[in-house]
Amino acid sequence: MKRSFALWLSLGIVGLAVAQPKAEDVIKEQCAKAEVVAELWHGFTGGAPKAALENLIVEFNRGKGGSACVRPVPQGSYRDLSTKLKAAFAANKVPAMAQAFENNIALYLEGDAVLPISSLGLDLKGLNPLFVNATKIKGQVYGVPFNKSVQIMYYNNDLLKKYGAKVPTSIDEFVATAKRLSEGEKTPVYFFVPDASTYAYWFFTRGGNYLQNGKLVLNSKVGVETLEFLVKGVKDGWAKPITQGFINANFGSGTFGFSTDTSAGYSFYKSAAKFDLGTAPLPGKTGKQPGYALVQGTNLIVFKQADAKERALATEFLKFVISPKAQAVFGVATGYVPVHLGSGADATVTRYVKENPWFGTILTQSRYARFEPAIAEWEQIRFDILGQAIKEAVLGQATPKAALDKAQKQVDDLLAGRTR
Ligand code: FGO
Repeated sequence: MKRSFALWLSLGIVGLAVAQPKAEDVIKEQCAKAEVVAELWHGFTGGAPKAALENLIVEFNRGKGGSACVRPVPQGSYRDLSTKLKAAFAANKVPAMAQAFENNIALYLEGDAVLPISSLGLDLKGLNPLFVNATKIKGQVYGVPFNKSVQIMYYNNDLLKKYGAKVPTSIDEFVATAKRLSEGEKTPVYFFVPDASTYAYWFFTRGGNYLQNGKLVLNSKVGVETLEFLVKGVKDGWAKPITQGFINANFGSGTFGFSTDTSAGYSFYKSAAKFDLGTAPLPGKTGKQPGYALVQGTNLIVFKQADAKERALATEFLKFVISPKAQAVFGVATGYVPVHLGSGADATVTRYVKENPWFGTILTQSRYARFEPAIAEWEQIRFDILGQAIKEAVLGQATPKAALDKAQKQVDDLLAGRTR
């Protein structure tokens, strides 16, 4: 067992490009004659996360000796995945398992499609309670946290050195440093995607809360101030909105200094960076405590439509992927936070962290993290309403107040059933 774990580790970190097509082929072979096949629909589009998932599956399937297998089925992006699942419910062609955000679980439960984890007899003891609780609806746990990320601060250490700048720990320090470097470089150095994810970090760290007395509020005072802050960053020349693709795919479009982005982006950042890539906890309201990261990434859920054999196989698989060892291996290969509290003491992590401080950043940041609301409509809201408002304001098409007031009206209409 020990040796094979070391093998995935090397596959996951060193040989991604070579390992990827191979793992897919191995799985095809493993599933070729299997009596029981449990499909797992996922939203990983490539790189380390997809490769690390496939490596885990290869290892699990190997233990089944060809009689049963888990088959990963990529469905595009996370949003494509939920769209395809909705179509699958309608067509009655549902997989055994899928990745799901907390709000996706709430939505699928409206159709009574998801099995409570307790019905599988799976023991979640030892898992991070912050993650497990987030999948609870009316007291029942419906998801097994699998690939959970937190935002961290990425920075260009070469640029900081050039200006003799320290790594900022508070928002004030961050703004002062970003301004100074941007003035020196004559181009904005804080790269950000004007979307609900980036906004969440700034909003939560300023004390914002989307739910007020049970009501979803997008145009709160803190909300408007947060958006004004980002808009001012652009106007003042230190913040650069990235409107196409991931930040790591936009390094060449200017001088990258900082970003506040998902920890699961680490491997993508690392391979794209032509500079000394640094990581640190998010700047806090003061320098005494990191800011609050948005928790992203998904849980694994099991659908009611899975038959008894698929359910049993899915249960075994879930048990396998949440073990301290599997989570340690998956975490260091990808930048996801190990969901098992025991992973931190696992040799894979303790040895790795000594030489790779970026992973320590993620473990530290994971103690300062918040979730978005887990309501069924949230996916639509975060992309089509809130995300849209953020983009409009950042691109100067509306004032932050007007954009968020409009978003509030849209949310009120949606939640009251006046629009869909
Ligand atoms: C992504 C999305 C949601 C919801 C948040 C929701 C739906 C956000 C954000 C919108 O697993 P995470 O942390 O990171 C992803 C991981 C695997 O693909 O790697 C990241 N990645 C991939 C390629 C790359 O070049 N760079 C890179 O960083 C990728 O982001 O999830 C973060 C990004 C977004 O997808 O644009 O979670 N998100 N809440 N999506 N559908 N629903 O409720």
